[in-house]
Amino acid sequence: MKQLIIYYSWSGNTAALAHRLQQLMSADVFEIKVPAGTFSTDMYATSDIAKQQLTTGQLPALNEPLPNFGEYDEILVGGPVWSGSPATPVLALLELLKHGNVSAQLAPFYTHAGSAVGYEADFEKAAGSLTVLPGLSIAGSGTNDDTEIQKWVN
Ligand code: FMN
Repeated sequence: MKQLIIYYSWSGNTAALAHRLQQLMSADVFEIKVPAGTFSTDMYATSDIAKQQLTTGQLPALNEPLPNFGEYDEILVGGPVWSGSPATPVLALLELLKHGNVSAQLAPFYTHAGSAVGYEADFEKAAGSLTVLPGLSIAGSGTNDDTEIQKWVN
């Protein structure tokens, strides 16, 4: 089974989780980036920009080139929780996957600061008819205990 770990990380927590996942499986890894200036370096300003993107339906552009998603059987999609939901670059990625030549199952992994209850429902909704597997939710940059992560990978 060919697997891709693809993630967006604004402040590094999801990136750290993606790299821990990579150590536990043999998967390609890709970091999603958005054009410079898309967000702010300030969390609150970034939150406002993201809300504006959602209101207008103008999700952020993702830097190219992106992987050839059609090659994969499973795509692990990582990102931070923003206002209880997937960060807008993750939503932009799901739009591409949904309309691309993708047959892979999706598995969300995400990091948050304490509240992430609606994340997976919103992720599934954004994924349309693609199959979404149960996700992995980690607070902050995680702990040194990898039990939960290992259980999810297996
Ligand atoms: N954490 C939560 O638990 N709930 C939230 O609703 C939430 N909204 C956020 C909105 C923005 C714009 C940002 C920047 C952070 C928010 N956070 C929230 C915190 C992040 O989800 C958390 O710090 C996450 O681990 C950051 O991942 P990253 O370092 O990969 O960007």
